[in-house]
Amino acid sequence: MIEFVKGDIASQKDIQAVVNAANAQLRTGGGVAGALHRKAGPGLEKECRPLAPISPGECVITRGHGLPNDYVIHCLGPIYGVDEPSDELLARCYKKALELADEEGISSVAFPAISTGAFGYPVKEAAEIALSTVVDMSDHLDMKIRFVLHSDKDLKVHRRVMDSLL
Ligand code: AR6
Repeated sequence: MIEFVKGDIASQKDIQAVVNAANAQLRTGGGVAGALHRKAGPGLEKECRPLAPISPGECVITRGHGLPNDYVIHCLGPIYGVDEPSDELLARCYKKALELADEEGISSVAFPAISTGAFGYPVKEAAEIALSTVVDMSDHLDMKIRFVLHSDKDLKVHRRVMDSLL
């Protein structure tokens, strides 16, 4: 099951694990990382410290601390035009995040549009990679998967890309 909503990744109360569009040091930052760390509180950065640094395409899992979610899966997306091959690295984020969630027996995961903010990945290209990766894997997973988009425009792009894959 894959669904799309417009909203804030830090306010997904009915979801067991939220995905962070992290930085390599797993520190707070702007965008998604800022929103999640602010709500989680300092315990999240403390738990992250020994797990850092991570490389593009890599993910690690922590507890949710002050977030309404049991877990945070921190993924480092590629910086567009810098970390290559960016399409493979972005696909790897989604694949690894779902593999980690599956290993932990997690039943619901919410993703932001990784790399499409500060890291500059064009939204439509990123959505095509994200959704084709998730659709391929979802056949083998018993998991609810939600994409949380920050604008009406990004929501529309994701829904359109999803329709083109079905
Ligand atoms: N909820 C859902 N989506 C959001 C939110 C939110 N609260 N805030 C922003 N977005 P970004 P990246 C959207 O920059 O490109 C950080 O500073 C945003 O509109 O969070 O992977 C880290 O520290 C965009 O579409 O992640 C890293 O250094 C998407 O989420 C770096 O930025 C991703 O934007 C990571 O850059």
